[in-house]
Amino acid sequence: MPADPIKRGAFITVEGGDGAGKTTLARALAACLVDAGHQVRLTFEPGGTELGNHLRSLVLNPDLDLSDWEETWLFLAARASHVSKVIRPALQDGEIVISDRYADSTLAYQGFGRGLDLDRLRRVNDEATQGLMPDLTLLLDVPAKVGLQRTRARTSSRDRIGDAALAFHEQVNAGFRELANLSAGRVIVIDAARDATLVRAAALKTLREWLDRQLGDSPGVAEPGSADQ
Ligand code: T5A
Repeated sequence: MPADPIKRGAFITVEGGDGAGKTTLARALAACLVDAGHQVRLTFEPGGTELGNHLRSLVLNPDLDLSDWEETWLFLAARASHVSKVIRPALQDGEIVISDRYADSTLAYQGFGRGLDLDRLRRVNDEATQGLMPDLTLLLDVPAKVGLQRTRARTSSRDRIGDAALAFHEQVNAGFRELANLSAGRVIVIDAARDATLVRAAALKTLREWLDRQLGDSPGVAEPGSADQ
């Protein structure tokens, strides 16, 4: 079981650049875990609480002029609310929490992307999360151009960060890969340029192996759709 003494569940995050397929994968993983009998809390950032949802619409508003640190504090305020109101209570109830983005996104986007000081970002992240780090992070790696094509094919609506230049998104992706190298025990990189079915299969294999190690006799992870068979 995870080391944090107040925690009984497991905390999994799905990370990656814009359009990497995080939401698609997080939903699929949650469904497979539920089918296998786990209690699952699927959540996301920025958002997941009433305050987080308000802050999401502010921080992504393309008409709002924010400095890089103003942007950062909004993400952190949303995260603090998310941790204290959703993630910690669910973990204390023994649930498996799957969060679509979390603290690594701030290091990748505001650190590697915007160029803010990484050590300072780590400190403020730590304050916002009260030191809560994921037990497992699945990092979806896809070329920035492909990810942006996917999001832009889906919607024409603009957002402050998604609309940034390709070079920014490439720096973010390089940042995610560097973070994965620094936290190789926690972060597993998944090639997300493939068909969504293959991405899901690779992620499920990783998750099964990880759960076997962490939770021993837990119900594991069901094959997609097996509950209907
Ligand atoms: N942000 C966030 C920060 O700067 N700092 C922070 O601390 C945090 C928390 C909003 C923005 O905020 C920034 C990062 C973001 O710019 P978001 O809402 O998670 O965060 O934004 P996006 O990453 O842009 O979310 P998307 O929903 O657009 O992308 P996903 O979740 O990665 O992708 P998904 O699953 O929605 O898929 C996008 C499209 O691609 C298809 C899907 O069907 C969908 O149409 N798709 C695939 N197509 C082909 N092959 C695959 N393998 C596919 N997987 C999915």
